[in-house]
This record gives sequence, structure tokens and C-alpha cells, in this order.
Amino acid sequence: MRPALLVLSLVSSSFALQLPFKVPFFQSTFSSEDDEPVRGPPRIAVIGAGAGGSSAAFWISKAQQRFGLDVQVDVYEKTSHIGGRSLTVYPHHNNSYEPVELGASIFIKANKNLWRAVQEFNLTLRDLSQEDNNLGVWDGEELLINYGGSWWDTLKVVYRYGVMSPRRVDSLVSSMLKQYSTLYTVDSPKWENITDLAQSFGWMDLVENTGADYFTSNGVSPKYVYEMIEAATRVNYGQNIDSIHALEAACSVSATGASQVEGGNWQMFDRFLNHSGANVYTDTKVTRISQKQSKSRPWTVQSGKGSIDYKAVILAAPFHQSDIEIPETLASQIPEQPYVHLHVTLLTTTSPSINREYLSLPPNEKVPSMLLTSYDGVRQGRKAPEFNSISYHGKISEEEWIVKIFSEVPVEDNWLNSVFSGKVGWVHRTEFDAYPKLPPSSTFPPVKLDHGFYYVNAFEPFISTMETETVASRNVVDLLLNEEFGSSICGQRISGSTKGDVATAAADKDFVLGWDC
Ligand SMILES: Cc1cc2nc3c(=O)[nH]c(=O)nc-3n(C[C@H](O)[C@H](O)[C@H](O)COP(=O)(O)OP(=O)(O)OC[C@H]3O[C@@H](n4cnc5c(N)ncnc54)[C@H](O)[C@@H]3O)c2cc1C
Ligand SMILES: *[C@@H]1O[C@H](CO)[C@@H](O)[C@H](O)[C@H]1NC(C)=O
Ligand SMILES: *[C@@H]1O[C@H](CO)[C@@H](O)[C@H](O)[C@H]1NC(C)=O
Ligand SMILES: *[C@@H]1O[C@H](CO)[C@@H](O)[C@H](O)[C@H]1NC(C)=O
Ligand SMILES: CC(=O)N[C@H]1CO[C@H](CO)[C@@H](O)[C@@H]1O
Repeated sequence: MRPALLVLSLVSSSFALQLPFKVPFFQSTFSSEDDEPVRGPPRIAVIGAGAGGSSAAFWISKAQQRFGLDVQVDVYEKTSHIGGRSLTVYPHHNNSYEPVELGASIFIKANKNLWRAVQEFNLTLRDLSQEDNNLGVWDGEELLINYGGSWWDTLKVVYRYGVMSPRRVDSLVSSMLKQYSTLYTVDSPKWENITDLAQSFGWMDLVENTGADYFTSNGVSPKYVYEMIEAATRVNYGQNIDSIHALEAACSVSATGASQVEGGNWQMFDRFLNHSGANVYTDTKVTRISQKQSKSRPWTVQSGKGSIDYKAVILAAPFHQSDIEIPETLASQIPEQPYVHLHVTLLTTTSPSINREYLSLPPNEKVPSMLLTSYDGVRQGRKAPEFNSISYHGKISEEEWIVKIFSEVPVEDNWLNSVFSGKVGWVHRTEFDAYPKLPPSSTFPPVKLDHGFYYVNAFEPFISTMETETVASRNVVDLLLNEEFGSSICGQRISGSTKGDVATAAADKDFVLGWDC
């Protein structure tokens, strides 16, 4: 367990969150007096089969099942893989071992869409918080904290940081999570503008300030902020606490009850598609989307499948990495978005721990199995850590452990040999544009670029996780169904807008908007 994650009672607050739609509810549905003959049902293109795109197809299928919405959905995915940044690899590339997550690896119970998907699709959860880890925070020269959970370790943490700082953080994060949880209730706002969402949640303070400024100005000791919270932002988002906004910093420390799907998180996204009935075109890269004068199918999507016309398009990939040509009037609305380029190194080793000499640890001290880092040494004029995190992920056989390393630069073989006492087996190196760089900001990309053209990944510079991509896609699908079909995921009304249901729905703690309507 992490000292930052003590559970406190929730601060109660009340919210009135329904944002107005800019369009009237019941627009004329699919127009028959069109400029071209109508061939079959209206079509919607979804680009990307990660968390965002697969769930978008799933949300649309809910409307198909619930009230017979007649649409055809085509999902385009440029790789052969379903799941995007959620993917696994077999140690030694040998499938007699358990696969290991290479990209997105954990989610929590507050992530209600994924939690629900696991249940509905009969997948199995693995609770990682039960795993017995010694947590260390390394600043490049010194182990600042080495926490194994004993009373003595706890005393040392309390001695270093006091008791108030962890409590204040927990209370700030709890009220953020409490507000966040309204996204799953019938009172959830719908948004075309993420700044409006942040405002209605009272989160401007969180997005407009760095984690460092926000937490210190709320009475958390700088030491705790620059060591413990920074360790969390560095492992979760590859960014330091004085450069990342406070909302994402708060998300980084809300890892209570971290879990993953046995066999790989990507299976949730595969099941979303499986249950959606959409056509899934893998190995099919979209190269261009153009617009023409047509009420029924104004968007032409060009790919290896040829050119197909659509009523609406949902872009569910980071635009600047997607290499798709779109009309300049749309492209110009999406600000440049740098991503953190992350090196992920998986390896097997017969060394049961990191070499204690590398950490200059005395022989009697336990070596952390989860080694996080702080950048605070550098601020004090010391050496930078050579990596963001090193974590042991259990044994794959009697004498062989699996280890994951996140770093900003590639880790060389020589370095691996010194850290793992020359006992390195299989090594697997990958690189990702992992998550957006998340400096404080009061504006975010538009969710809707044009009539019938929606952008799921506008949400990523706000919060970037698998779960929030499924929330962003739910919002986008509701906007789309509202504008193009005068309905929503839950039927011929906007989901969440019937005030009469609020009391009953809120009373059911298992209620999840979109699943239960
Ligand atoms: C190393 C790492 C660790 C992470 N850890 C976590 C974690 O523990 N928990 C968590 O919740 N999140 C984590 N994340 C973040 C998480 O992976 C993302 O927030 C989330 O998966 C994004 O989903 P997405 O569907 O929006 O985008 P993606 O997963 O990137 O999916 C986009 C898809 O679009 C496809 N595509 C792109 N261009 C085209 C095109 N032109 N034509 C057709 N298809 C195209 C891509 O191939 C891809 O499959 C991590 C990410 C990384 C890299
Ligand atoms: C895969 O691993 C199993 C179990 O360790 C081993 O018996 C088998 O020989 C391995 N297969 C290959 C192709 O190396
Ligand atoms: C999950 O398991 C239950 C009980 O065995 C079954 O009724 C249900 O159909 C299964 N769902 C899926 C999606 O396989
Ligand atoms: C969202 O609203 C804010 C302020 O209300 C505005 O500054 C911003 O430009 C809007 N963003 C988009 C994408 O329209
Ligand atoms: C995207 C998709 O269709 N995935 C899977 C759905 O289920 C079948 C059968 O179980 C799989 O073969 C597909 O790959």
C-alpha cells in the first residue's frame, strides 16, 4: 500500500451539472429529401480500435438494441491489434507464460465502465493492490523512502512528511473523485467544450495549476509533493509535479485498488467490438477524410478499403499521430499536442532484486521491488535518475522474475547488467507516444469539429486513461445521436435528463450511465 492512499471519509457536496445542448432535442431525423438516393441505413465511421473507438461502437450498439436505431458502424484500425495502447506481450515470446501488459496496465474501481465491462464480458480481474511490494523513491543518488508496510516503515514516512500531508492529499483527491463519479449518474453533464465541463465540476483550479502549486497552496508539505506525489506523476505520466496539471496529478495518486484483466486489458476492447455488431476493418489505415455537399453522407473516408461515404465520423486516435488528412478548417481547430515519448523495457532476470550496490543500500535493508523516482535531487543540483520507474512484476518460473522499466531514453544492455547483477535474460524494448504532455491549461481541443465530425481524444489533455476515453466516447456518441438522430444512447431522450429518475438511480450504487440508462 502507498502512504498517499489512506482512505478518508468523503467530503460531501452537491452539484447541478446538466449542461445545455446547443441543438434542439428532436431534430428531424435522417432526411429523405436528399441530394442522392439513400442506399441502406446511415453509416457511421469510427477511426481507431483502442479504448475510445471500441467503446464508441459499443455505445452506438446500445442505441441499436434499445430502440432499434438503424445505423451501420464501420471501425477502422490501422494495425492488426484491437486495444491501441493496451497491449500485451508473452515473456520470451512464448505463450506458455502469462502475457504481460506493455502499455496501459491498471484501472481502479472508480473506473465504472471498465469495471462493468469486466463483469458483463465474464473477464477475470487481478487485484494488484494485494501484491506485496516494497515501495522505494529514488532521486538519482539516494533512496528517499523505502516503504515495506511495517509499523517501523510507517513511522519513518510519518517522520519525514508528517501525518497531515498525506491526509490533505487524500481529502483533495477524494473530493475530486466524488465529483468525477457524477459522470456515471443520470446527472452527468454532456459537453461540447471541455473547459465548460471543468468549470461545472469546479476543477479550473486543478487544470490551470501545476500539481506542485495546487498541492502546496492547499497545505501539503513541499517535501511530500516533490517526493511522493512526483513519484506518482512520473510513473503514471512520465512528467514532473511542477510541469503537469493538478487534475492529472490527482489522478496519479488515486490508484487505490489498482486492477487489471487477466490475459490482458485489450480483451475489454475486443469484447466491446464483439458485442457492438460493427464491421471491424483491421490493418486498414485511414489516410484522408473529405467533406462534400450531402445531407445524408457528407463525409468521405479514404482507406485501403477505398472511399466510403458516411453520415458521421468519430475520430478516436490522437489526431497529430494519426496521419490523416482532413479539411484545413477542421485541422486548424486542433492545437498541436506534444506527447511523452516513453521507452518501455520488459525483461526477465534471475536476480531476485535490483542490485543493492546500484542503490548504495546497506546489506540489512530490503531492496524495493517497486522503485519510483523523484526529480527533486536535480532541483538540489544532484544527478538525475536514469529511469522513471523499475518494477518487479512477479515470477514467471521458479527462478525468473519479470521486470518493467519506464524511461525517457533507451536503457542500454550494460546498464541493465549493472542494475540486475549481470543476470538479465530476455529483453523486450518498445517505444510509445504514451500520453499527452499535460501542462496547466484553461483550454482543450474541441470535442466536435464540425456537424457530424467528433473527436474523442480531445479529452486526453484533460485526463488520459483507458476509462476516461470510454467516458469521452459516451459523451461524443450522445452528442452525435442527439444531433443526427434526435435521440441518445438510452433512447428517444437524452440519457440523464429525466430528473424524476434521479433519486432511484442515485440510490442504486451499481448504476452506471449508458449501461443501465
Ligand atoms: C506505457 C503506457 C502506460 C499506460 N498506463 C496506463 C494505465 O495504467 N492505465 C490507464 O488507464 N491508461 C494508461 N495509459 C494511457 C492509455 O493507454 C490511453 O489513455 C488509452 O489507451 C487511449 O485510448 P484511445 O483509444 O484513445 O487511443 P489509442 O489506444 O491510441 O487507440 C487509437 C487507435 O487508433 C489507431 N489509428 C491511429 N491512426 C489511425 C489511422 N489513420 N487509421 C486507422 N487507425 C488508426 C491506432 O492504431 C490505435 O489502435 C498508458 C499508456 C502507455 C503508453
Ligand atoms: C516455452 O516455455 C515452456 C515452459 O517454460 C517450455 O517448456 C517450452 O520449451 C518453451 N517453448 C519454446 C518454443 O521455447
Ligand atoms: C457470462 O456468464 C454468465 C453466467 O455464466 C452468462 O449467463 C452470460 O451469458 C455470459 N456472458 C457473456 C458475454 O459471455
Ligand atoms: C471553450 O470555452 C472556453 C471558455 O468558455 C473558450 O475560451 C474556448 O475557446 C472554448 N473551446 C472551444 C474548443 O471551443
Ligand atoms: C473485434 C472482434 O471481432 N473480436 C473477436 C470477437 O470474437 C471472435 C470469436 O470469439 C474473435 O475471433 C474475434 O477476434
